[in-house]
Amino acid sequence: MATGNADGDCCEQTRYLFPKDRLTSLSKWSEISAKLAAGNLQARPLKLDDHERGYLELLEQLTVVGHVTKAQFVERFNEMARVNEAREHYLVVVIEDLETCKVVGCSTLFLECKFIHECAMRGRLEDVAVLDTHRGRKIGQLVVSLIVELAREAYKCYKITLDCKDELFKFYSKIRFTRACNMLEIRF
Ligand code: 16G
Repeated sequence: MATGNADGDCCEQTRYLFPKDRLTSLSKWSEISAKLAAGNLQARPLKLDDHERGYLELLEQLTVVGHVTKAQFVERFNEMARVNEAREHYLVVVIEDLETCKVVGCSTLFLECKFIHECAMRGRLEDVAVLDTHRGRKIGQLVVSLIVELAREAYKCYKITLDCKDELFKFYSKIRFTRACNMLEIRF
């Protein structure tokens, strides 16, 4: 089983989407978690009860989420957890405000298995959001740094990519992202 148990979180104990030690064993964990702790914040994998802790409302600050019931949330979480049991692919990291027990920041590392580059892994940085009430506290920078380190150190990705609006380029360039190729899409 790739998921782990919550330890020491301020609310009820639930299952993590991926093992928490993927985060805590990173070389930069102490440095990043200390910066978060100074603001009474904690980074951890997504849990089932984050539905009640404002995870979807947080994603609403990024794009349209629509109405997602608890049952739908549980079904999607379990689907991702099952994939992770075979091989970790969905690493949703959240930042919890320990005072309010609400999720105030998040980002996802999605891992893609390739044949190229000697069967390498490619990381995709997805769904970065910081609650408007908590902006200006470097939460975005810290959660993205964790994702980058997960991709680099824990999963040995040969690169990590993201797509974003032009106005966010400055933010990501501070975390070493450079412009590479264009992102194209077909909307269905
Ligand atoms: C941004 C996000 C992407 C998300 C998309 C949603 C980052 C780095 N990028 O591009 O992950 O899926 O917005 O926008 O967070 P959409 O609803 O227009 O697809």
